[in-house]
Amino acid sequence: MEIEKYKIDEHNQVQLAAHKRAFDFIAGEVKNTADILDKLAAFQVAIPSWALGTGGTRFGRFPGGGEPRSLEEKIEDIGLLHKLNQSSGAISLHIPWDIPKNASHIKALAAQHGIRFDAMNSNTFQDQPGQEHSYKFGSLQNVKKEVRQQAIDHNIEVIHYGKELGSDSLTVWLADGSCFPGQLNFRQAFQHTLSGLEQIYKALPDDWKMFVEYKAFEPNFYSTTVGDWGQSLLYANKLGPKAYTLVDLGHHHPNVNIEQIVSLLLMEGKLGGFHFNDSKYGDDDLTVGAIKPYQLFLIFNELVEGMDARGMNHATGLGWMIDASHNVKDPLEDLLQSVEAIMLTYAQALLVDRRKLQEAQQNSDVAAAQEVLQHAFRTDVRALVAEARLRAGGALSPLGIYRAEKVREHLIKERGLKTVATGL
Ligand SMILES: [Mn+2]
Repeated sequence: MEIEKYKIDEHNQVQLAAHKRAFDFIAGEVKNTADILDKLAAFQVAIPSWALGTGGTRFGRFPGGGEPRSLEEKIEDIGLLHKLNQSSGAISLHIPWDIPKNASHIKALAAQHGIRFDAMNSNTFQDQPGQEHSYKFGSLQNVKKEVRQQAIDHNIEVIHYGKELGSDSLTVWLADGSCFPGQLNFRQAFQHTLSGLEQIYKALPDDWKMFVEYKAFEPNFYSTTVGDWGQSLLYANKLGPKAYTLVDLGHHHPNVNIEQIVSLLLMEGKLGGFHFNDSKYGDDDLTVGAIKPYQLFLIFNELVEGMDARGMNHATGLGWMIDASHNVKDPLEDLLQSVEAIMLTYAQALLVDRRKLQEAQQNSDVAAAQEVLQHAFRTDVRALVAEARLRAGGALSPLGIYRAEKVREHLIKERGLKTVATGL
């Protein structure tokens, strides 16, 4: 399914006058509009290859039809998103769900759609058909050496696939942990995991990064071997300069101050990547910004402030990725909403008057500091983000075009109603 550029232009034309009114208003209010538009245009969010199909819960999965049947079709779907919003120019692959059988062909196809390969993801949380050893009791932490070795080998294989595609980072998320007190020796589990990560780190090319993702609980419910940002940072520090902590918004206990974690990790130069989603209870994998938009803003505020303090490029300094699951929405619509929410929040964070905020902090003027932040958060930046998209050749209303052009209906016609994408 392709949407021709002239179709996008046609749809844009209808909304242009109303957009222009809104944009002129915000451009008159904001001091550094040109700079903000440049930053928004440069900012790209990677789409995970497993988010293009309908996800499931532990109770069931209800596919919506027209799901991509192959890596090629996944890339086509992301190409479509990127064409509409000009902000989804990257894909994050999961091995073994998306093994590129012909790397140069896959690379060429992605390039055609303006998509690059973001972080590669390994999978030692499931047993694959024909796999010799089971991960039932963990992978890198496992008490059996042969299981640990299998997990190490798998991660090294993922690096090889990534090299072929031009990726430059590996995300390791471990489901390892324990469900009951006494099941594990914590120190031994840590040491086994560290030693496995060291082996994988050794296989990492010099210009690659390794992201160590943490998660508070699930699938294990008593302990997790990389359970929080402190443990992840411990591994990253022991591993070396190519290893970083990755923050997934849903991987915390409720009410954790994630913006503070982000700030300190950036200070240490150890924040590597970011997984966007939202939650109300646990790792709910809901659309980012759908439940707690102010928290997302506060996180972005720290990201922008912390990256600026280190002179980092916002677009390339960290790995930006969506990691959500779509159980009741059309996955492509959900991804359009996700990217939009990220861009809006990023734009709001760029609006924060840093000088005023610093002044308020230095004077312990608490009310003034709060005003600065909330002024930015309460500013309607939709026209700014839309203008950045328009200038890049995208759609004023990506979701509007997606629906008007009946993309899902076309995909169902092309691919069938009963297709199921690889993934969870
Ligand atoms: Mn994640």
